[in-house]
Amino acid sequence: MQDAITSVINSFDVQGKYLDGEAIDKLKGYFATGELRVRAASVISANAAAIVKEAVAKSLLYSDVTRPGGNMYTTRRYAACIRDLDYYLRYSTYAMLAGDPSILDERVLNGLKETYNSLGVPIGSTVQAIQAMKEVTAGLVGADAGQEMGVYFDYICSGLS
Ligand SMILES: CCC1=C(C)/C(=C/C2=NC(=C\c3[nH]c(/C=C4\NC(=O)[C@H](C)[C@H]4CC)c(C)c3CCC(=O)O)/C(CCC(=O)O)=C2C)NC1=O
Repeated sequence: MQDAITSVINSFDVQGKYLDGEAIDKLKGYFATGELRVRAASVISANAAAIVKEAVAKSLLYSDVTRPGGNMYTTRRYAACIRDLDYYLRYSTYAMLAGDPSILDERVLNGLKETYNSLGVPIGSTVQAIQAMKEVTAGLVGADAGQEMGVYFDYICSGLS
């Protein structure tokens, strides 16, 4: 896993150079948003179950996926879906704190699309649910932190698509 600091430093280390102005600005931007990130992470942790629940209500409930024959039908599969959404929320929060998406590649997206395809988990509905989590989260943490979280929710959606 990388973060905003190690990714900048690594890219200069391989060239054997000191950071340039652009790199310094990138780090300044990251440090300046440190408190915002930590505060957002704390609000998200305290409300994680509610965020997932509201996102499901907005996007999946009473749709084809929850009806007989749908991929979320049966309590086992419903629970698996809720658990997956909680993974996406938790790992997006980690990535937002780190300011870097690499943890999503390593821990979440690696092999996920293949798993979903082999189990018939609909990617389109999953993306809708992640987009609903993005809206619900932004409503809770505010526009700036919401936008930053949105980067990582969107990253998961593009990784699945
Ligand atoms: C931390 C990284 C990580 C991820 C991301 C992960 C995902 C993941 N989701 C799975 C299943 C599943 N995922 C879903 C999800 C859904 N079905 C729908 O219709 C909805 C649209 C959607 C929820 C948004 C369902 C229903 C299953 C069970 C499918 C089945 O067994 O038939 C499985 C197969 C194994 C299992 O059932 O546990 C994996 C590996 N596991 C991990 O360790």
